[in-house]
Amino acid sequence: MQHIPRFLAGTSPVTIERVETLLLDLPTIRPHQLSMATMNGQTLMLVRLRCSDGTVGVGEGTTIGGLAYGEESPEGMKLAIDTYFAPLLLGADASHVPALMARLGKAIHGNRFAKCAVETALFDALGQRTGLPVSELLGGRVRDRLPVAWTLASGDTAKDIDEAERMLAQRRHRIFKLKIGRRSVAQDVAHVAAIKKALGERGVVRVDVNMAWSELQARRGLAGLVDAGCELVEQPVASAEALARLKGQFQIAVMADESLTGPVSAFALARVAGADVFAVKTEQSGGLQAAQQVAAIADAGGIELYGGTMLEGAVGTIAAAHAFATFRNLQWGTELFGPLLLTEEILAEPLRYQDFELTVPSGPGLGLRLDEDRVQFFRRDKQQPSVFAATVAAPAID
Ligand code: MUC
Ligand code: MG
Repeated sequence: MQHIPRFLAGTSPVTIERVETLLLDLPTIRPHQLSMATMNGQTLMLVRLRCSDGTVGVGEGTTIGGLAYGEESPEGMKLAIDTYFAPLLLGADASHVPALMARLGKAIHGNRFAKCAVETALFDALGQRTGLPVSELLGGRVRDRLPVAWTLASGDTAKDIDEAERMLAQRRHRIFKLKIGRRSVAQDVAHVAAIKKALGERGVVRVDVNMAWSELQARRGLAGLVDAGCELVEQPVASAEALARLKGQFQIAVMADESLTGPVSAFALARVAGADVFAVKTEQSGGLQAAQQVAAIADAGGIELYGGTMLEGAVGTIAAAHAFATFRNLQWGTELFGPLLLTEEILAEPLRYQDFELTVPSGPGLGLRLDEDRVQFFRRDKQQPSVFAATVAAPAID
């Protein structure tokens, strides 16, 4: 007979006993300028789930510039988890993650970022329970290290060149993503050309317009970017239809980011061959498994893959790293540099970025340990953490 571990098959399931959410405010190493916001700091929403076997799983929800980028904010995620997720989580079986996420999905519309944080915490706890890394729980990793791009977004061409030179000298990054879309198309193209000229063959240059261009501007922009030596443009326009029309018109890869909000949008885009590359983001996809589904759709549609970031801190970054480590194809590497944009470490042991790559931890769960003193120090509300403890069994959702 097939052996099923007791915690999965037994009569007394491991249940969730406590849900804790907290907001951490951490400064960035410099102002980070995107077309829609300038970030001077990052807010991480951490969720911790304590289970009846003593395991504690952690997950993270992060956005860019509060509500400037998407519909969820760290504060909103905390509120949603405290108010709507926690009552459904408390007392629930912690070990059947897809089943529990499906139940949450039925009861809670949208809230993809918050769902990703909760799913991450569930997988982290399950990994500790089983001794397996999250990547193995997700089906098994095909790589242990991920190439990591760096985003140049100081707003100043000379500063960006200096920063890129430092990254090359430290062998930390050799792929550079430039944030453009704030200035005129001509100014942006000149900025990109100057950086590519300074780096030459030592550095790869890509750009992210974050939807700032009209289709007409994009046609001019893409032509200029090709001449500047830029190899990829990320989400130059807002509409998925315009993105599809731009694809293939110029000798530059067109990547979808904001147009991808999970498997349904990925399928719609893949059906019309609407992008050369998908920037898969775990939070934007609605979770680690949803990100894997987006990747599978890309593979099926002959679309190449890139592991994107919402500038998550260490927890969200490593959760994404576990998911991306399972992707069969990852032709364009990743941009999992979020923790490096922050001045403060919240882990007991820092992540390993070396030789242009991030090592995916191999310990149980996420393979991370938070430095609790530092977590408490950076907590926005030091007096009153939101903690919900199980007093009764979870209500039936069906
Ligand atoms: C985005 O739009 O891709 C990724 C890197 C960065 O600086 O911002 C993010 C968001
Ligand atoms: Mg982007």
